[in-house]
Amino acid sequence: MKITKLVATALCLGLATPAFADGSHIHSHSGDKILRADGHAPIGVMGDHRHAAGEIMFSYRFMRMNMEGNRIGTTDVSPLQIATTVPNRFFGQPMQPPTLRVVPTEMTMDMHMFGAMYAPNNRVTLMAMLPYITKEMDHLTFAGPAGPGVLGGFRTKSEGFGDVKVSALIGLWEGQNSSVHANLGLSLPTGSTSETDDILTPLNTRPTVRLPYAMQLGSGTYDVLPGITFMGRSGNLGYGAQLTGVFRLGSDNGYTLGNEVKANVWGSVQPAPWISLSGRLEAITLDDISGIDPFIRGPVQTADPNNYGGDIVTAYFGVNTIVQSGALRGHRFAVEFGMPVYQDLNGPQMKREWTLIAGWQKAF
Ligand SMILES: [Cu+2]
Repeated sequence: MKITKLVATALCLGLATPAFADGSHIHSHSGDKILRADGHAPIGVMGDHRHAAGEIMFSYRFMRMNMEGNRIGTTDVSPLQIATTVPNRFFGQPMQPPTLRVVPTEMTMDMHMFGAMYAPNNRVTLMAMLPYITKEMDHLTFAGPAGPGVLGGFRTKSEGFGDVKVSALIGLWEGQNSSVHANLGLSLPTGSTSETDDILTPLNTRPTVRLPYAMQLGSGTYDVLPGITFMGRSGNLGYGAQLTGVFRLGSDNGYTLGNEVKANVWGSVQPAPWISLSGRLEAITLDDISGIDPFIRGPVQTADPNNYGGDIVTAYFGVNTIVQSGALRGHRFAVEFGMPVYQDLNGPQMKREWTLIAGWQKAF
């Protein structure tokens, strides 16, 4: 909560200073200026740039995150280890074995993110984002209450719109070739938290149940999204940093997802105005879930609210491009690929393997 206060203070200070009339560093996408690929951060960074007064921007991003295998803390664990040694928190309830017997082995999450930005003035840019999410999780089911026997595998799937995010990017400081803005956002609980699917139980039945937290599409809560973003440039080198948070308000279905703090730093080199190459490091610290949904239960790690959150550092490599002439002048196309370099997970929990982000942006 300290960070929330800090950002709120920064915001108040920022709002108390006069607006910047010239908007010298605010990216103008129109006119006959040279269009710079490094005018935007790597495509995986949200709310990185503001716009000049009156500009509108539309964007589309496709993101795929792939997870595979499991770990507890920083130690990898096999499905057999999980199914024979990790206690089931629901043991004692009807038909609940003493250890976990269903183990997730692989997960993919696809997100189609539609975005719009509008700058009512040079100081403030408004932004809205709507995600469409598809999640798939593969599992192994071990037979009966104990032992190494595998009964079979199954896949669960959930799909739909996620949480809508609205935010304001508020200029705090402008330098010759650098700027700082505050990100002040709110996530609305538009995504479903009651998705269901069929599972295979250790007793060889196939009931339809409410899917675990990881497979739900929304947080269920209003989430405050504070942040602060720095962007700078020196010749054809670009750099930036962003600190953002997700702070959940209230609870839904008896639980609240963990709060999150995320730090990003990146650098880029632009060999020609139409293309820039970037490297980025992202560090996330995420709390586990507090409370519990009484409809989410089973001998599987994802049904336990304690098996969420952790510390994850991911390294990304990216390419930004912007078309310089012709019918597509001003259209931006970008891609970024990331792999974790460190993950300490409250677990057993599935490990991240890789993330791919591709996007299109166009300002008018
Ligand atoms: Cu924009």
